Parts: sequence; C-alpha cells; structure tokens
Amino acid sequence: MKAELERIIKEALKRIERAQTLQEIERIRLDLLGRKGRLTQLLRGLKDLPVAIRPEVGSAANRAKAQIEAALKGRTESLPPPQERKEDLDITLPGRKPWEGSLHPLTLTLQRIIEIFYGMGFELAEGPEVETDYYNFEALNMPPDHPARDMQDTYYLGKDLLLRTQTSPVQIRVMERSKPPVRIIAPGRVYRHEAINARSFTVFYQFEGLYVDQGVTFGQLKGVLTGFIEEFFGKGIPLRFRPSFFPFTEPSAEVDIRCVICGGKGCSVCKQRGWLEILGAGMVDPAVFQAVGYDPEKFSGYAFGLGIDRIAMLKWGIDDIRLFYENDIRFLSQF
Ligand code: 2U9
Repeated sequence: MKAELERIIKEALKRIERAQTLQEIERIRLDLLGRKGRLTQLLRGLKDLPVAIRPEVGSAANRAKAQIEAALKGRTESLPPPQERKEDLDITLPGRKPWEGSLHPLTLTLQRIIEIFYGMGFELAEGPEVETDYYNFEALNMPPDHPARDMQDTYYLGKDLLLRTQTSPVQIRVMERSKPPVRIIAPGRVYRHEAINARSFTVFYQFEGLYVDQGVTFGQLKGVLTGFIEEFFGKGIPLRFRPSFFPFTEPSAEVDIRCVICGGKGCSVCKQRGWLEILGAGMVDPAVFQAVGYDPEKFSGYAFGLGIDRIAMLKWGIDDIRLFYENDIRFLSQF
C-alpha cells in the first residue's frame, strides 16, 4: 500500500506540473480526490488493514493528500486566469436590457400637476402629516362644535394630535409666516377613516392651491382652474361650476368636467350623469384670514382642492383606487 501511495504522489505531481489550464487541474483533482478518486478510495480501504500498520499507513496517506492539495493549489495560482476564447463571444446576439424601474402613477400625476401650476406662477409648499387640531380644523373656520367636523372621520393620535384630513393646514402655516401675495400649491398625503372600497381608501393624495393678494377675484379662480383642466385632460373639455359649501371658503363651488370616459353620453364611471365632479373651490373665508392675521378688508384670495388619486384614475381609466397602494408589480410596470 505504501508503494501504491508513492506511485500516486509521483504521478500526480508530474501531471499537476504539466497541466496548462484550470480545467486540467480540476480533472486531476477529481481523479485523485473526488468521490471516486484514487486517493479517496485508498483512504477508504484503510479500515481493512491490520490494526498494527493502520496508523502508519493512515498518516502517510493523509500526508500524501495534503501534498497533492498543496501542489494543486500552487499550480492553480501560477496559471494565468482563464481567457474568453474568441469564438465564445457571439457579438451578433441581441444585448440584454437592464431592468429599469418606473415612476408610480401617482408620482407621475403629481409631477404633471406641479409642472402645470409652476407654469402659472405657483410655488410648492409642504407641511407635516401629523397635525394639531388647531391647524387641521380650528384655523380653517371649524371650531370644536362645528358640524363640518362630523363630515370627516379623523384618525386621532392623542387629544390634540391627528393625521391631517386635508392639506389645508400647510397653507395656514405658510400664511402665518409670510405676507401676501401668497401663491402656492400644497400637494400631499391625507388620511380619513373611511370604509375601504374601489372608490375610497383611508389614505389618499390631495393637492390644494391658494392665491392671496389685493383684489383677487372668483373670475381669476375660474381662469386658473379652466387652464389647469385643459392642460391636464386636453383642450376644449367643458366644465361647469355648481354652488356648494365649505367652512373655509365663501362663496364655494364644486367643479364638474364632461365625463372623460364616455364624452357625456353616460357610463358607469359618471353614473349616467355625463359629468364628473373633480374639484372643490371658493374664495377664502374672512374667518380664515383673521386666524392667520391677514386683514380681510384689504386682502382676498381663492383656494381649491382636488384628489390626485381621482384624476389619475380618470386619466388612465383605473377603476380601483386600492391598486395605487398594493404595489403589485404587474400594475406598476404599466406606467
Ligand atoms: C385655506 C383656505 C381654503 C381648499 C379647498 C376644497 C374646496 C375641496 C376636496 C376636493 C376633493 C378635497 O380631495 S378632496 O376630497 N377639496 O373641495 N378644498 S376649497 O380650501 C382652502 C384651503 C386652505 C387656508
């Protein structure tokens, strides 16, 4: 057995020395040390040797194994790294396109809205999603006993802290720290404790606009909103202003556009009415100006609000708001 070991080592070292490629080295390793390799088999046979010579032959075999492994390692390191042969590279094959993400449809919608209002001279304003009762309600002409508070189911985080139900507190904060003229849009996430279904979710995106200066009129409001609708949905879309009520604006209006899905014939999206309600707007209530220290006799202003999810759904014909929040890649990769 010892002679056999000597032979294996001698042969192995010679083969290793002659090897020119990593593949050859690997072949030699398998021939000797693989599961069915010569040395492996020999080591396996040790148990059948007489006990008297087993330790001696065993340690000689282990030394042989170590010697071969060291030689394999040494030769591997001295070989040049494998090079691609010319014929391995087929330059006529089409390239592999790297995976690319895309922007969320709500982000795309928001970017477009911001772009349009930038063009009309509005600046971007942002504020906290966790608000105090004062900024979310009180400063907006909704004192604690105001019935309008019943209309919004609010997530309270404490006695005085809540998740904002609209982005209006942002405009209050901006007016508190700056003098007119103020011309801002305030987009962002808002929260309402509503039953979840295809049309409503507990979280959604809104954007509001505010313009305050001397002599601001309802006519200017109509002009800006008409300009926005035409830019966003396309020229010539009919719109109509209906009288409405909001605690923070007086007079107030709701704005409808001719249904962009059916063109006014009547469909399930517009509930056969031919019109879609998409905006709320009005002239800022004097009580709101008083809360931020503006003189209502000197300044006037308009404000408006709109659901970003809602117009994104109309623009792309999406029939379930929950799709925006589920992050299903089959939905998101379409944008
Ligand atoms: C200040 C004063 C007035 C913002 C306004 C609306 C009308 C409105 C809704 C549209 C759909 C919310 O997303 S929605 O559910 N908004 O109808 N919002 S006027 O008025 C303001 C805002 C800030 C200081």
